[in-house]
Amino acid sequence: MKLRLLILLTTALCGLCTAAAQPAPEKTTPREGIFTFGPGTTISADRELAPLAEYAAEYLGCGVRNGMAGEGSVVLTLDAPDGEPSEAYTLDITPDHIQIGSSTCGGVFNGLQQLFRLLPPEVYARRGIAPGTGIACVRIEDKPRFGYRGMMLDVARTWIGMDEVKRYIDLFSYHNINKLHLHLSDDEGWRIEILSHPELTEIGGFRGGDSPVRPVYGKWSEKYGGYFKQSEMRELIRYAALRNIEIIPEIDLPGHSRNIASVHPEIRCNYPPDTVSTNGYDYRSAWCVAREENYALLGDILGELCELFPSEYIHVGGDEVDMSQWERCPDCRALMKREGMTDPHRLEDLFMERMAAILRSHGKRPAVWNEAVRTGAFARECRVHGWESVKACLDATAKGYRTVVMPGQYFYFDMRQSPREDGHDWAAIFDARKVYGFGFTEFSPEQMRNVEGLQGAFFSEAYVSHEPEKPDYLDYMLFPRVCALARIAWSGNAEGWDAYYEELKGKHYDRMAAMGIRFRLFPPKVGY
Ligand code: TNX
Repeated sequence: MKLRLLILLTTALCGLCTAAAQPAPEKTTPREGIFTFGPGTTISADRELAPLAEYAAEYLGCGVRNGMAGEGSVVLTLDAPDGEPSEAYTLDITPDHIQIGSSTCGGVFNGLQQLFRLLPPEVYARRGIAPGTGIACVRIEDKPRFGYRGMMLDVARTWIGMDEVKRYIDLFSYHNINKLHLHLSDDEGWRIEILSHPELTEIGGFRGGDSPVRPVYGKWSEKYGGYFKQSEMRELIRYAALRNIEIIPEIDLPGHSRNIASVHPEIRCNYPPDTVSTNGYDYRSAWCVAREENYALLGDILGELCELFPSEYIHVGGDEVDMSQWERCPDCRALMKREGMTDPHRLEDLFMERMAAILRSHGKRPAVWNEAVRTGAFARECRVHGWESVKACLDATAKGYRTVVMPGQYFYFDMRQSPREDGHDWAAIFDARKVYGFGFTEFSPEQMRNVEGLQGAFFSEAYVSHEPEKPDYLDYMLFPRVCALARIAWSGNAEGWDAYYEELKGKHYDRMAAMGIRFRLFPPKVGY
């Protein structure tokens, strides 16, 4: 009995610190009393929320009562929207009930995550909540700062399959990340099955060994790789959607195409191969803009992606294209002349406009890297991912493009975290503190209106070399930088680093341990 009281008191106390580390709720009103989990605790939900009730049951260890919401002690409801349906939610904890309501399934999911944060970290171990665990009563009203809170994984360079991607979907969703941008093609690999062109994955999904795809990075004497079948991708899309994450696919065009050019060499410009790779990239591997047949192949590829992915946006790349290969190509030069162009960048506009037209014909919009809007001529309907610098994001928002802010200097988690650690350093060397500190200081109110949100990225060409020896590397590079990103994308950073850091190491380290993350401990001395 005494033990039970002690458990009650400590857990109740733990529930009191509601501003707990990750996405912090906007408004918290404490109430009298304690809700106690017991053997009779059940979950009930509106019919549309039945899959979420099953999800919650696995974490809380409670039974699900099929039928009307209100019959259980944890109640999930879909409320009539007050205006536009949104991800906002309310979480009401009284001595008898826990009620989570939102106008969308995603909002209810966000409310569940906030409930998890009020519980002991063991909730993430999915073994159920110990009977007798109590949480302090409270009413929370909450909504996100940004509608786009993304992470990008590069599965093209370093292949990670279904189980690992699902694991990251879980880990990101605990942090209220709601977009997963999958970099599905690059020089080193093609990772999504295209039914009308099976060679793209059968050959392009592998490198090393007897594969015609020669690795740029990695010492692969043996065949290495893999890809998502469309049926598997459908399963991933469903898995992510339940967790309020939309998958946005990327096929990187027209550059970064060494892989597909190994399978279909005819897509390149027709001139002798006289340029060599610089910087580890084979820049000569872009699609030829002037070769009309290329657009038929691209139509097949993008058409299948539009069918497969429910997302409104399909990312078609647009970064790091070597214009000099187009300048050397007689057909591209003739095309420029015909179009009255002097600047080869306009050829990229022309190419990307063709991509936009294909997507439009399927009712979709293009997402692109910031270079694609350099001239400002590209379709306003696109979404720009500003990666090169803060300035690139400022430019895109000033030109009126809807922009996802992800400058490498703050949000590329393939960058090393201190000078002696592993990783790239081309953008910066930084840890979670810098991520947390990102402010939109240089953005005008008008530019802010064009900011859709924030995104972190992990590019994996440097990881591929030592992936087998370092199974923890990806976790280590991502966490806690993802936590800091998620925090500022959901709630902002008004409380300041010191307060946030206290929360992080005070409770969130325990949560991450229970989640099974091999995260990087923040150095005791901050800054270097
Ligand atoms: C730049 S981000 C790239 C990637 C690299 C990354 C390494 C982008 C659009 N292009 O191809 O993998 O840097 O940090």
